[in-house]
Amino acid sequence: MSLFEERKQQLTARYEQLINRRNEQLPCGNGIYDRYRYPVLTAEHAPLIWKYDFNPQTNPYFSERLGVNGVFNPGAIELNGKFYLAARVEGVDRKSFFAIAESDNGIDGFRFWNRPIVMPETEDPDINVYDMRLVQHEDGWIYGLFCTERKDPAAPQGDLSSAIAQCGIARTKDLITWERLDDLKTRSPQQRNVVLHPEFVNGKYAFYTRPQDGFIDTGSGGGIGWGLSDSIEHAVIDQEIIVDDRKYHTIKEVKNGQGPAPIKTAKGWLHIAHGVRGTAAGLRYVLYAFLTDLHEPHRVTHRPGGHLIAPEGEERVGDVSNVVFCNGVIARANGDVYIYYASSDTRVHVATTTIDRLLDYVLHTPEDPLRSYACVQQRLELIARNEQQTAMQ
Ligand code: M1P
Repeated sequence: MSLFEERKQQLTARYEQLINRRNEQLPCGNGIYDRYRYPVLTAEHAPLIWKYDFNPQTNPYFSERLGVNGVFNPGAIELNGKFYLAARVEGVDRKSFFAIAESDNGIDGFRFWNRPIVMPETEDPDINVYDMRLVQHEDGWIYGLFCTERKDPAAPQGDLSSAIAQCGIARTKDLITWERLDDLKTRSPQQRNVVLHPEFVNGKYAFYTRPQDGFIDTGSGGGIGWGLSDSIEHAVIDQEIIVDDRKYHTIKEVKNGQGPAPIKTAKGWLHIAHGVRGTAAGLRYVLYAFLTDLHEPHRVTHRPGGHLIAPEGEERVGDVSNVVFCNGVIARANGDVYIYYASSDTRVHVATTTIDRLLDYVLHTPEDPLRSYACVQQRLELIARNEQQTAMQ
């Protein structure tokens, strides 16, 4: 057998083994959600035909021609009972693109469709696109909102890092053919983590935004914002208000951002977001949750203190270590919830829970009291209640 054939067969068998590997729920979670043993998507899940030249004449060693570096930060949607992730696939050339992976049960068996998404460009071509939020809007379209990044034209000569991030908008009915609309216009020089609210508000399209001054730094801005637009084809937000601000000495001290579109529940809109703080080892990204009013989705009603999900074990390490990030969640009609979170800008995991468990968490977890002394009081109250409870048993 030729080297080409031998390698092709070995790699194909290994790939199929990976895709068919069953996932296992890990025991003894925190009661809020369950984690799983294996990531649901990794760079290794990229199909071989995306990476290798399958012609023995032009690729006698069956070598990789277009490598994939990471698969992370997916948008998520359920359609006709199947689970779809619009993953951020990053080539070894650092450019990201979107591709759909499909699974029957949402916890394993995710297989990429044969071809990545062809996202049309606007007149001002994107240099990099990433972090798509998929939203089934009540207007009948599925929208994909994502970050479009371009070099900052005002950057001084020699500065090849400064970039401008803005929100790209596209829509589809089938996740295959995408219509690109105008990028969102706001007053902020930078926008990332923009998410479309699934329902009209006062007859307008409603957006969660993240106004900030610099590409990485929020500057005087930051916080999860909120704004309305008359049009989605030419979306413009004239006024942004802050829904959830940054705060000193919290998990969202440096910056924060809305995750996926919020989940509608009987008690309000359930949000998953990310919060960032600085450490001596660099930035630490964790996920947190909050609830907003059903009729005023920009008004926070419950704010559990601290993080919901923080990186653990292998999740801690990757291209950008100490990061968990979520822009995709699936809430099924039966109340089951699948949280797709990426770790360290490298791979994708799932955590499963239910709407009831998440509501129990947001309604009954106390707020961050913002001072050590007050935190001790909070814990003492819990201990006292528990001692009383134990004495009664
Ligand atoms: O590297 C961590 C994350 O950094 C950015 O998020 P934010 O805009 O909140 O800082 C994004 O680039 C995101 O893709 C990335 O995971």
